[in-house]
Amino acid sequence: MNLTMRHFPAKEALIESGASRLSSKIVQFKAQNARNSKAIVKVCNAEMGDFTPRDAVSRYSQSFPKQNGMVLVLVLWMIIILTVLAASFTLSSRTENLQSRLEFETTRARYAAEAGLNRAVYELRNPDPQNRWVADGRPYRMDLDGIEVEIRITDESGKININNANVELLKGLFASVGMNEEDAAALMDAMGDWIDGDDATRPLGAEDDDYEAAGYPYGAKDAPFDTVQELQQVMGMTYDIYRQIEPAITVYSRNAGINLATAPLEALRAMPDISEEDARAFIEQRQQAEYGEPLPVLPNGMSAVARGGGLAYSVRSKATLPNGHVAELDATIRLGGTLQGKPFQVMRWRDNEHL
Ligand SMILES: [Ca+2]
Repeated sequence: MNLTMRHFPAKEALIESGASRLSSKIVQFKAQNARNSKAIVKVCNAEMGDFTPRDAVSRYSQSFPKQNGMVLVLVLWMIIILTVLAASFTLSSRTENLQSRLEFETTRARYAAEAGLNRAVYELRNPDPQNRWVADGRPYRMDLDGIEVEIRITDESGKININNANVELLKGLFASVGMNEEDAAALMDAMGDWIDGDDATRPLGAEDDDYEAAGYPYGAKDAPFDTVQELQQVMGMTYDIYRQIEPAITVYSRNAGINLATAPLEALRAMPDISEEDARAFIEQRQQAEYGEPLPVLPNGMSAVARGGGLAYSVRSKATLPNGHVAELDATIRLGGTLQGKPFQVMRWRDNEHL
């Protein structure tokens, strides 16, 4: 019985032995668990260095200190500055574009007007008198690649020659622009002194001494006018008067009177007993008269004999682009070939004088 009991331990002993082994396993498991935890930490440290969540918070605070919206203000200022720069570049580019466009349009209009002058010369030399353009100031029009060109030609023989015009015509000319008789008489005497070769002053005129006394840096020319602009240098002539009579005067006519077949309004109304209405009505009838038909008669009984025959002409050519851009030239020319092979000679040239 005892032997059997030795070979087969008691129940309590078995329980004690099992508990002991279990306790030992638990201790081993805890130890293993602790080693595993340390190993994981070592692996993490190896991959991330010593960086910990606390470090992350610390580094964020260092990188982005308390800025109170400064970044936003800086960004806004930069946006404003860049916007202003971009706007100024755009404006500058737009202005340059407009300038080049304007220059291009001006050049186009200018050369179209010049084409009008060449057309006028061609038409004045037309051998067919029925189709030849009439140099009495009537408008002729042509279309040049969409540009409308209006051409008016005036034979200089229809204008008042300031070198040899008769006194009545000059008086009427100055009166037609509102000049009183006394001023007109003084101006006519001064014109006479300007042209004549002597130094004897006319009653109301002006010779060298008078110009000097009045402070002019020059004296009387003592020679005929070479250009109509020269008239502005004569004592007593004002720019306002000159501008008004300028369409009526010339230095290229050989007559003391005017050719009624081509005379402009400003010259016709200078004639004695001819009002502005008379002159306008006469011009209208003159333009309606066909080639070969008799020309109209003025209220004073005077009438034109024949058209044409002139050598010097004033041509006014005005070009209008489809966009409304306008260029005009006003040239006085003499027909006849030049040494350079041109069919006419330019004696006076003005651009955009009347615009
Ligand atoms: Ca003189």
